Amino acid sequence: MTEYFPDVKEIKYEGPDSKNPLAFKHYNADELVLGKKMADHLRFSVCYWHTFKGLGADPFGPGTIIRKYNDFSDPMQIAEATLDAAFELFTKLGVNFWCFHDRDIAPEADDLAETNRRLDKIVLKAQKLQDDTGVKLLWGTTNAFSHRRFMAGAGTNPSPEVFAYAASQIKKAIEITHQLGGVNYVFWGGREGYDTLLNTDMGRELDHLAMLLQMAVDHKKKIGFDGQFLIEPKPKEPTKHQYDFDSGNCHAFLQKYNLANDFKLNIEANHATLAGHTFQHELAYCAANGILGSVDANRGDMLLGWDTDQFPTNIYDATLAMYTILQSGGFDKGGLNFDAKVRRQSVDGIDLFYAHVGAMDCFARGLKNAARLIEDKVLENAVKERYAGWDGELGSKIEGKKVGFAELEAYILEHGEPELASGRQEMLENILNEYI
Ligand code: XLS
Ligand code: CA
Ligand code: CA
Repeated sequence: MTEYFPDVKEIKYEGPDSKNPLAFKHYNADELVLGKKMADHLRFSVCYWHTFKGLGADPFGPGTIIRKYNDFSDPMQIAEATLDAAFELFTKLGVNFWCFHDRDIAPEADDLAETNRRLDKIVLKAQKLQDDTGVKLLWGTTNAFSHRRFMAGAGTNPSPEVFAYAASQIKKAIEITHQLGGVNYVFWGGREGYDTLLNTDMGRELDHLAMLLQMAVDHKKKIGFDGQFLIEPKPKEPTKHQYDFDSGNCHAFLQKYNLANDFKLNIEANHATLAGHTFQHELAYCAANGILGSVDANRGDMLLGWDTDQFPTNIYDATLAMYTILQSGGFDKGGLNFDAKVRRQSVDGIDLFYAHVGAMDCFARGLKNAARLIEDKVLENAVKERYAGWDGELGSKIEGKKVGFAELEAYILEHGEPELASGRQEMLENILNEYI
């Protein structure tokens, strides 16, 4: 079989003293952290779209990257060769999961029936490669945003015909995800938003989006797919305003339309920052509301205003993210999917490996730092102490709903001005730095 990345062998753990750029310094799959293997905590996944289909195109020019697996005239041959290259990379890296959009793995044909036949053919091959390598599908999803028919959205399109097309596509994508044993299925509302309110009936579009998701839930039950459904928030891009703006917004939407029991969220770092939040904020919101499903681990560039989807390298952010994830109980079905692409000038196959090795090591360090913070209970104790009043007499009465305005007023009239306590932010920031 053709080897697509011949200059890379299996990536091994060599420890923090290694100078080998193609070795892990921190990610040691079987090492136990808080009693669990690192691989099981982190559940790394490679994304198909950026890693294999992304060739460095940007708004100012076409792709710059040439890959051997694209060197065929027949698009199906390209699809098959790409899949071989993908599983070669997964196994050389030692990641246990992958993610795809339907249109990443098989090219769209002139009609839906033929498109689905193509998908079926590739899915059979993927199934075999999964069986041969043990690599599993973290999630599948639908690309209902690239084709021109979706220029005005999929579920929120003003045309019911386009809505029906999107529904047909999602139906098939859920089915193939089920066939491949996918652990999750993601809904990212590519063009579910608006460019101008002058032509938009927002209320009606939101109702339609909820109907599409309800149909997906019904179909999931019908075919017996027990994977987890995830919504991926993003505030803007490609539309000026995306309906799934952030986790708070998605949560409200799911509750309004009685979908909250059927969906959790897939939080992407770069989308959090585009929404004006930190990555940790979005994770913490989900954790506080029991809706943390999975994570797209990447980063943006704070000096650029768009979704740059870079590989994560910031250990501080990875530590806080892993801290929040561990505190919420860790991943059950979710994982860390590198929804990230190499830069346009990183034209060699080996760059894909440097990128993933660095990202995996970054999160491995984040995990180890977070585990130490948890073991030492430094932040936990500080938070506990800060809220200790709520375990006292007054706090318990309020939390126990035993008092109302009149009793609280009487309390203040009797006790006077509350005593203030320092938030100790600087001290805690210093402590945190000791763990990085
Ligand atoms: C795009 C999204 C997309 C989803 C899957 O910004 O991140 O890649 O993760 O459709
Ligand atoms: Ca994403
Ligand atoms: Ca993104």
